[in-house]
Amino acid sequence: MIDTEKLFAGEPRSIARAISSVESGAAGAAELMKVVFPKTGRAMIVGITGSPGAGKSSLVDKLALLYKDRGEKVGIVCVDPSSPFSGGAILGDRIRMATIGLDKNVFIRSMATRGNMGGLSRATVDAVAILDAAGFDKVIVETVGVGQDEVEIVKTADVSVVVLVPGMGDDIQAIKAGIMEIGDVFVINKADREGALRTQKELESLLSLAHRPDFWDPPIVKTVATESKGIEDLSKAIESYNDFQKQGDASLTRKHAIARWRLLGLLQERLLAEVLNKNGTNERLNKLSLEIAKKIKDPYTAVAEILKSE
Ligand SMILES: Nc1nc2c(ncn2[C@@H]2O[C@H](COP(=O)(O)OP(=O)(O)OP(=O)(O)O)[C@@H](O)[C@H]2O)c(=O)[nH]1
Ligand SMILES: [Mg+2]
Repeated sequence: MIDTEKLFAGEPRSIARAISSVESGAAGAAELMKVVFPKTGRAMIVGITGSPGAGKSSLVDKLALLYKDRGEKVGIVCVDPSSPFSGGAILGDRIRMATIGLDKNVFIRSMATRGNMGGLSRATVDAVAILDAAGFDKVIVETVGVGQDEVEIVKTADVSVVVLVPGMGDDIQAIKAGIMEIGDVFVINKADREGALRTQKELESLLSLAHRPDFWDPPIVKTVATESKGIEDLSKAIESYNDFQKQGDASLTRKHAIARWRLLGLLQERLLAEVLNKNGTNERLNKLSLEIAKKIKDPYTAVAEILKSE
């Protein structure tokens, strides 16, 4: 059982336990989340995405430091554990400190991507909610901008930041469709490299073609994360979208869309788990898939059989 009193007081071990519980889909997780939900809505949630190696962790590191220096509590959820938090040594030290409970102001957690059938985005969004309920002022979520799950996760943030690097002209074209709708703030990191200006121009022209339903004009911030340059500007850009969103009904529209997506995701996860747990379906899965592989049976018949034998 998770001590929710300690959790809401921001006690690191209770937070860690709560996140593990939603991650593994433990029996009490749903009950826990029912208690957590009413306590959420206070934190500002910042999603950071971008291609591998763009400098997301370095940016999160510096941004978290800035927030911490302002006296705020910062929770960080990292969805790509294949690339461990490679940011600056300062927060690197905090990782250890947070886990042993010495620093209550920064909490860093990686989400396991493996063995989490369809539940990764749900678990991540739950982890963010737990940190929100635990009293963190800012919750930052880092995900690699590839894969549907990762993109969906970033969409659930209050402010979504897309990180680009100079000299990725072709990439911009390729990811254009995806990033256009996600980015509330764009960062050109590694601005110490050649081509930052050109990338900015390309991005500007792409953004000018986009039509956002809320008419927001996403700012472009240039940063050099490794030298802590532009971090203040980034924090201001994030703030400006957050303020903008609060003014109109964009916030509710967004929250409505997120809620719908979460509801469908939960339903999907629950229904699948229910079906798999019935009548030894989980065991039959192996036999049926082998039959499909050997072309003894087609997948549609197999699905129909599973649902019929329920
Ligand atoms: N020159 C330069 N290098 C940078 C900058 N920011 C980050 N780097 C370097 O880029 C590399 C990747 O940085 P990360 O912060 O790990 O990038 P990431 O996007 O989190 O990477 P993944 O999580 O693996 O996708 C590291 O070697 C950083 O030191 C920058 O502004 N300029
Ligand atoms: Mg990273």
